[in-house]
Amino acid sequence: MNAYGTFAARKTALPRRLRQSNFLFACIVVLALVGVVALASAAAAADVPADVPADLLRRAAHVAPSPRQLAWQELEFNCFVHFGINTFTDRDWGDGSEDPKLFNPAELNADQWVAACKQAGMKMLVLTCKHHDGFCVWPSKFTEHCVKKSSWRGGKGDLVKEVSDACRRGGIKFGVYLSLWDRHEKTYGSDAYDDYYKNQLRELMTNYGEITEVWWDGCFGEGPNGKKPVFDWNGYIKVIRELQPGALIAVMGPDIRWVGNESGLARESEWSALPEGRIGDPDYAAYIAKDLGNRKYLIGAKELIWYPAECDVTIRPSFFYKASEDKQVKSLAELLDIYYRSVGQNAVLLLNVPPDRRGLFPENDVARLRELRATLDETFKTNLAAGKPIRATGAAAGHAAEMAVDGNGGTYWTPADGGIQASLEIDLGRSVTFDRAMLQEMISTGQRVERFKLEAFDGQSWKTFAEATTIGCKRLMRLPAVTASKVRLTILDSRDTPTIREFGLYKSAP
Ligand code: FUL
Repeated sequence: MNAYGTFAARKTALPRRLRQSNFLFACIVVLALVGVVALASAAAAADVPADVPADLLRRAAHVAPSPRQLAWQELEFNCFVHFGINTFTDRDWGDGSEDPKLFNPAELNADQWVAACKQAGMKMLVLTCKHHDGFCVWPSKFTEHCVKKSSWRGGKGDLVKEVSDACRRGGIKFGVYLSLWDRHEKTYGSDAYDDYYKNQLRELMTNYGEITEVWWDGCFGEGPNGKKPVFDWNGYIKVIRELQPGALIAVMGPDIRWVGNESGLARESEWSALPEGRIGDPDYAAYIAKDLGNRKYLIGAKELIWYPAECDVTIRPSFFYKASEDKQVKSLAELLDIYYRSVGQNAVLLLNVPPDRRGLFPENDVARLRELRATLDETFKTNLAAGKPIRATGAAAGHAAEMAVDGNGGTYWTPADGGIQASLEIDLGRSVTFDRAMLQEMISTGQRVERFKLEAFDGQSWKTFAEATTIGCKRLMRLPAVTASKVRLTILDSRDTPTIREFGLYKSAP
């Protein structure tokens, strides 16, 4: 990788998520695969250890996130906002021929969006500044297919400004989605489009304060000339790195990996340290593969990179608002399942909430987000293991066992060097019932744990009540109720000495 964090292999255009010249074919493939992927990821089996050279395993264990990746991972739960001309045409993909006048969210209030995000515990809002229809929700100097020609705010409005300002006022981060595919722009599909796209990127990277994430969708069709689009990825990355060095570039970019489905589900074994180059070309199949980082997948890897997963999913069937879907907001149970299988499986959740034609988050959706937050807060309010007497099979100097239950994300327990199959034993003091477990690795040192188990002592004997593979930034486990006076965590396989940041036991909200 060079100074910009671009991929050497991408000097030529390498659309990473979907490389189809024919967009109809792309749609069919996407629909078919989204279903298959959901099944495949659910069925992903535990790693079968393979012979991996020790030095490669050790290298994999020490790949660490960049500071911006680390900060992003801590956000955990963010809001995607699809809003644009499609909101006024009832479509999910516009073709660029829409009349800009249709865009008129008369009651638009970005503070209402931000308040709903905050109430839900979301830490960033990523706005569709331009979707595939090419309509820009800011007054771009480079096109007339934008809010300048709309009826909204007499053609003087700037939605990117209103939303980014509201995010800053509310203390949450702001990100932008700028579709590569542009079905309105005449230059799309030719080299001139690179300049057009860079100009728009410059507008977004310059005029709206700090940008935390740039979301590069991997969905694009051929240009009007019938040719496959060839994008100057590295040129685009350069613009972003120069103007917003703290921004992370997602999906088709090098900082954040698309998890491989739009159901909001991470893999059972979700690794953040991956072989460079293996994912990216020919891309789509690689993204959806059930195994992206287990031992056998590492074999033959040259460079290893930190490429953490993000799960995007929408709260309704469509990404853009449709009144006909007002009764199809995902249930609390569905959202909880998504949360546990994304945030709880080493990924960041990007949940789409589409504002309606008024320009407001619909009441049903806001109410559901409130329920979700209340349930999570109630479940995770008391860590039954916090501050309890704890002992370990060993601890390195300065990394005592107590640090795993001290509620301090800046400390961690680690056994003495080389201690892979290490255990922590927590004395709960009395018989306690719990049905959720939470584990975190100190990912600033890398992701290492490959398999662990949890055992309970019922006064007579130890019984295993859970076993799983990776931990990463966070592993949340839903369990049948367990009653125990002592609990033991044993790391069974790890790529190097494990570093355990926090461990928790909880009783779910009734
Ligand atoms: C897809 C797009 O085609 C959808 O419309 C949506 O923006 C989703 C997040 O990505 O590929």
